[in-house]
Amino acid sequence: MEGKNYINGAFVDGASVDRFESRNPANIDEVLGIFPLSSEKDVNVAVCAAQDAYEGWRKLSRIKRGEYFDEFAQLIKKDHEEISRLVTKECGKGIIEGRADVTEGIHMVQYVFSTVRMPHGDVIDSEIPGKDAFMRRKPKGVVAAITPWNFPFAIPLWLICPSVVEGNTVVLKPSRETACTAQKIAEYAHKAGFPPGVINVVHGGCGDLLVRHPDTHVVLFVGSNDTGSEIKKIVAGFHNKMCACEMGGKNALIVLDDANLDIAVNAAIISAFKTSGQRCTSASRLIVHEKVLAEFERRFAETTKRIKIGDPLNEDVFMGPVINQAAMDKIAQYNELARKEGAEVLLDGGRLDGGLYRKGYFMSPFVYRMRNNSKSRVLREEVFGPHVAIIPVKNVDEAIEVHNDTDYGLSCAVITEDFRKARRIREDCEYGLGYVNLPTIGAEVHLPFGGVKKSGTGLPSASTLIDVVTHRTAWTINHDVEIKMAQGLTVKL
Ligand code: UN1
Repeated sequence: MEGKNYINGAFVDGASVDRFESRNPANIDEVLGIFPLSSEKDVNVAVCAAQDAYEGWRKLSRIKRGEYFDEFAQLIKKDHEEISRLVTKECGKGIIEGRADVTEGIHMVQYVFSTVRMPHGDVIDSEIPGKDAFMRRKPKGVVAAITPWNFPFAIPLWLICPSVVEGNTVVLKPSRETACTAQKIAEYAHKAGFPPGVINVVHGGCGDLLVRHPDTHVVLFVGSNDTGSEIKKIVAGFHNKMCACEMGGKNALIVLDDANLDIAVNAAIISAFKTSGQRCTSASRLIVHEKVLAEFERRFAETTKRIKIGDPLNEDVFMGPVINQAAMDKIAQYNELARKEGAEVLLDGGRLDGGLYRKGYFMSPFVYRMRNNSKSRVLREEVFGPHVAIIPVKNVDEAIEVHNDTDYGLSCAVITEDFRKARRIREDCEYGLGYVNLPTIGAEVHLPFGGVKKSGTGLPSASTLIDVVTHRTAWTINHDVEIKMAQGLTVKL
C-alpha cells in the first residue's frame, strides 16, 4: 500500500521525505505499506483543514450529518472480509478477531447514525412557570484522536464517529503499527462523501504535535498510562483544551467457590489469551477461591495447552503473534520477573522458534500461581501479553481486596451462581466495565467504555463520548413581560 496522509479531502504526501513501514508481525519480511513520518508542517495543515471545515459542518443539521454515517456503514459492510484480513495481517490477531474488530467499528457507525433522530438534550422545568429551560449540546471544535494498534479499525471509529456526528471535526493520528488500516478508514470516509476537512488522518510519530497544537480543543487517547499521563500534563497547560484518555488495565476475573467451572475456564481463556492478551480489557489476574483452585487450575492449564498459535489468517488459530520485538522483550522480562518474585510456574511461556514461528513475534502463554503481594510488580503492572497469574483467595472479601490491589480499574468479571456475591463484587470492586459469568473482554459500543484510577480520566468513551465532545449548555427563555428570578431577585428601587 502506498501510504499517504488524508488532509482536507485529499490523499497527500508528507512535507518531509522521511517514511516508515508497516509490517506483518506474523511475517516480518512482509512490508504492508510505507507511510509519511509527518512533521509539524503536516500537522498544522491538517489542523487548519479541520478548523476551516468546522464552521460549515457544525451548522448542518444533526440529521444531515447522520446521513454520511449511513453511507459510511454501507460501504464498510460491503468490504467487511477484505478489511478484516488487512486488520489481521497488520496487527496479528486471529481472523475471527479481525472480523470482530470490523464488526465493532460498524456497530459504532450504526450507533451514531441511530442517534441522530433521537433527542440529545433535555427539557427542564424552571422554578418560574413563565420560563422554558433546556440543556442543549454544542460541539467543541477540532478533536485530535490518537489510537493504538490493537483495535486498528474499531477504536478510531469509537472516537471519530461520536465526535463528527455531534458537529466536531477530527484529526486522527493512528498507531504506526497499523497505518494501513487507518488509511482504509480514510478511504471509506472519502467514499462516503464527508466534506473535506471533517475527517483527517496524519501518520507517524506526531501525536505530541497534535496534543500541543493551540487549535485542537479535545484530545482523545487510547493507549498506555505513561503516554496518557504525559498528555494530561500538556493539556493542563491550555485554557481551551481537555482530554479523555483510556489507559490500560490490570484486570481480573474472579472465580468464586460456587462457580460453574465450564463458564469459569472458558471465560478465563478468552479473557487472558484473545488478542494474545494484548487488550486493555485482557485479564492478567485470575482470582480463584481456594475450594475450586485445584480443579480450575488443572482445567485451565489443560485448555491453555491446546491453544493453537500460528498464522492468524488460519481460521483454526486462536493466538497470532504479539505486535513487535519491543512487546516480545517486555513480556519475556515480566515472565522472568514473575519467577524472581516467587511465582510457581504452571506453563512456561516464551518465544516460539522454528518453522513458521521464525518469521514472526510468536509467544506462548505463561501461567503461574502466586499469592497476592502488594509489593509484587507482576501482579500490579500491565504486561500486555499472554501472561497470567492465578491468585488463590479464601472468600469473597479477600477476592475484592485482591481485585482492588492495583492502581488500575478497567474491567472486572466474576463467575458465580450467587446473586448476593455478584452484587458485592458490583458494589465493592473498582472498575469501569463489570461482567457476571462472562469474560473481561468484549464490551459493546453502546455502553460506556472507560475505567477508574490509572485506567482512565473518568470520561468514558464509546457511546458516552458524547459527553466529552459536546458542551452541555443551559438555555432559558422568558415568556413573561416581567423578569422573575428563581432566587427572588427583583429590581424594586
Ligand atoms: C482495547 O483493548 O483497547 O472490550 C479495547 C473489549 C473490546 C475493546 C478493547 N470491545 O475487549
